[in-house]
Amino acid sequence: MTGTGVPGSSEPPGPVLSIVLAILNERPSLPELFARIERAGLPPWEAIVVDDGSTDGSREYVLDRARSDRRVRVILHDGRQTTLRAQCLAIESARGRLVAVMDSDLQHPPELLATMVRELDAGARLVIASRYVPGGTPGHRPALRRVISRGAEVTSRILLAPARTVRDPVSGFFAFRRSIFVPLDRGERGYKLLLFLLVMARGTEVREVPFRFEPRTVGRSKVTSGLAFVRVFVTELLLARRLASQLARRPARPPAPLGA
Ligand SMILES: Nc1nc2c(ncn2[C@@H]2O[C@H](COP(=O)(O)OP(=O)(O)OP(=O)(O)O)[C@@H](O)[C@H]2O)c(=O)[nH]1
Ligand SMILES: [Mg+2]
Repeated sequence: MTGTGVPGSSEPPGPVLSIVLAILNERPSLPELFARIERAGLPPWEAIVVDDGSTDGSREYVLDRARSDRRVRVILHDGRQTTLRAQCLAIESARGRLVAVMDSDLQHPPELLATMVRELDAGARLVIASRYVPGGTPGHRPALRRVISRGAEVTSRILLAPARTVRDPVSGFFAFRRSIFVPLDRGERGYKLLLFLLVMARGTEVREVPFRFEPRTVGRSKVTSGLAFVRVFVTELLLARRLASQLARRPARPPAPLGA
């Protein structure tokens, strides 16, 4: 596996993998998160952190980390812009040919990134860490969270055809080749970027790998529930549908070479 360093120069190779980390008040998780990424056996990587005004020391921690580790870059934003917007901002500045999106609260095991990279190198355009393929599990969730999660899955399948093709269309942990990414409008908000990636990956190989969704043991949940969640979620599903019809009008993409 090679990076993107300039041949003949002393510049270190550029990253192969860009890891996108949306952060909102996750200070207790961050040292372990970075330590586990470091040990995960990954090709050259960069981490792009988007902090939306954390007040628990997360912001200071990642800025400090970025000062001592050039692989870490931080995008600062004041005020919650939703994970969809935060993650898109990071992806727009990603330099790796592969991109992984994961939560920063240790519910997504960084060790799985190596498997996801292997699947992408073996031909997949999009790899989903899935709670619902054999070997995966959603772990223990309170009844209300189970209902919300189930409702989101079912609604996605009803409203969005590509969501019917996979077992876990609303996972927050996935990786893809950057070449399939289509920038979204700056104003779009939501929680489930994977729905858009499923649309962007249309007609290409999408794989799921099992993972155990760990219970949150530190920090506090940011999950928005109730009507506010439903409104944003349904709106983003409709945006994903609109993207699907826009892309359907574009000429089919020739299959990209494996390195792309
Ligand atoms: N930058 C940014 N990060 C966010 C925002 N909302 C949540 N996050 C982060 O995104 C990841 C997932 O957050 P959520 O999907 O809201 O869920 P959660 O807080 O992990 O909730 P639990 O599953 O109950 O732990 C976590 O790393 C959060 O810190 C946001 O508006 N902006
Ligand atoms: Mg979480």
